[in-house]
Amino acid sequence: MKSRDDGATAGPQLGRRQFLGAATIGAGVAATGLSGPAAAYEGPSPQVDFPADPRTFGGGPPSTNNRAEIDLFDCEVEGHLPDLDGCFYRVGPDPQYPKPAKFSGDIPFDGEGHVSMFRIKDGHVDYRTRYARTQRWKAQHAARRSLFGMYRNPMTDDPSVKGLSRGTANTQLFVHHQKLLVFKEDSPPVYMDPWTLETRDDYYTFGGKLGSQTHTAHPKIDPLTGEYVSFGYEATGLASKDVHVFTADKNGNVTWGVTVQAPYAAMMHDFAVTQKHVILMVTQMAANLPQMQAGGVHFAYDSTLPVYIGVLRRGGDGKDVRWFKGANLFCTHVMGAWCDGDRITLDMDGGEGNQFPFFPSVREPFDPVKAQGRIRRFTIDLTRKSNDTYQVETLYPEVTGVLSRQDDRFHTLPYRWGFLSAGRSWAIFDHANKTSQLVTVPDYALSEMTFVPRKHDAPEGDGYLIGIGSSMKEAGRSDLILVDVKDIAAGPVARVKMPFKVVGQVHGFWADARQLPAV
Ligand code: V55
Ligand code: FE
Repeated sequence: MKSRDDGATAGPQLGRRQFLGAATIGAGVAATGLSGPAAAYEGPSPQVDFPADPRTFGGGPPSTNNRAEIDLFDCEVEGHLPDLDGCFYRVGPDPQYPKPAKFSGDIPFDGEGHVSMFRIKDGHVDYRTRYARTQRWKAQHAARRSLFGMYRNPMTDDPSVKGLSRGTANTQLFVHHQKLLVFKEDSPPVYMDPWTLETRDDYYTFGGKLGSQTHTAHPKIDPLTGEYVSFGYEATGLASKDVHVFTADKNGNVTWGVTVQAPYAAMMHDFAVTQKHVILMVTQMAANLPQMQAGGVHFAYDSTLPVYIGVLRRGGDGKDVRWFKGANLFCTHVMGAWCDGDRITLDMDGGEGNQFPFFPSVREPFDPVKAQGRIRRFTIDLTRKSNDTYQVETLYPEVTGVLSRQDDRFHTLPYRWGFLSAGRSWAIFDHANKTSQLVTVPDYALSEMTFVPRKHDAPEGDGYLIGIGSSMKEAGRSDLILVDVKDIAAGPVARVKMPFKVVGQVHGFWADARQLPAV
């Protein structure tokens, strides 16, 4: 599948109702250069049928829909904005079109990726948002309707989009080799201009060198070399067990790639890297072909499947991969990982059961208590050749939460500071003293936090937590909140008071201006 240039504005200049007539849908698709037969129009009415219940709008939870792309120059700042020069990027699903009623059971992970950016410099904050112009977004824009069915199930798509990338670019974004790469784990990255948020490549393959049909939402950057370490699961097709692991140098040139086989095809949302190893995790959220054939979503949770942690050497041929079993925990995000020789420590957040209630469970029903995430410290000893088990202990059992993070400059290395989204609060962990602190902002619910170093070369953990707070007294109106990690008692050092509820996010990323292209 090759890249396509942006045909987003290429539709015929007709009135909305005329354009939506059966005869013109095919013409609209053709005008974007999309291949495939023109589908017969099968919508209920030529006007967009906006559902009364917002939860059926592409499977998102109520009131996450935003859709408007925004530029707001000089946002209102309260307090004292620290002397930062960079961009805080965020991305999350924001369904572009309502789905037909037969897909109303789709899940929130399936909305089109809407990217937002807070440009912070010299005490000023400018805000910009753009949808990623994915192949999917462009096809739907031209047709003025939803064309893709259930989450990661190509069997439910409109025939007109066969062969297009299904990627929504809705999960995480990264700046590397001066590109803003936006991810959905079922497809290659989408490359956006980090300043304008224009989509430059809707199917970015590292110069044709990406050895996988998929790419994780959670690549890592080796802080010592600037290398990009990444992987894709279901790398050779729908429900395949192949996992492709690769590295690219700081200029984006692919330097290594191997394909290994997972014990079974399942969600492998995040991964970890040490100075010597790549660490993979197979969860019990298994790819389920019969469920897809029946028109359902891609995964189903099966608690009877074993969790596996896979370890392979960085730079090796992949034949050394070893799969370890142990206590079955459902983990989603990596806080940190490092090695001491061939002894590995891996910190993740995870629960005792499924953490995603919207995926079907093939055994027992969803259990919200078992879903609660805690910090799990896995240890794996590769020196014991006969040993195929990992050990795990729960750190800070009193703190529950999701979306763990660290000071990203310390991934692959022994680290001290960890962060967790804990209910409406942010938790800060000091692994050296084994203490935790909670950041709360009265009347606000805080979404995922990102760590921003005070200066690019500040010591680990010396800086700010940045993230969106939703005002519970003002119907979810948003503030961008900055808290000094070294003085959380002082409360937020600055708040950017947004005049509306900003688009939602799954994850955010901070890029220092020195990582961005010169303007
Ligand atoms: C996650 C999110 C996804 C997805 C798979 O947070 C896993 C985990 C927003 O989409 O497709
Ligand atoms: Fe994630």
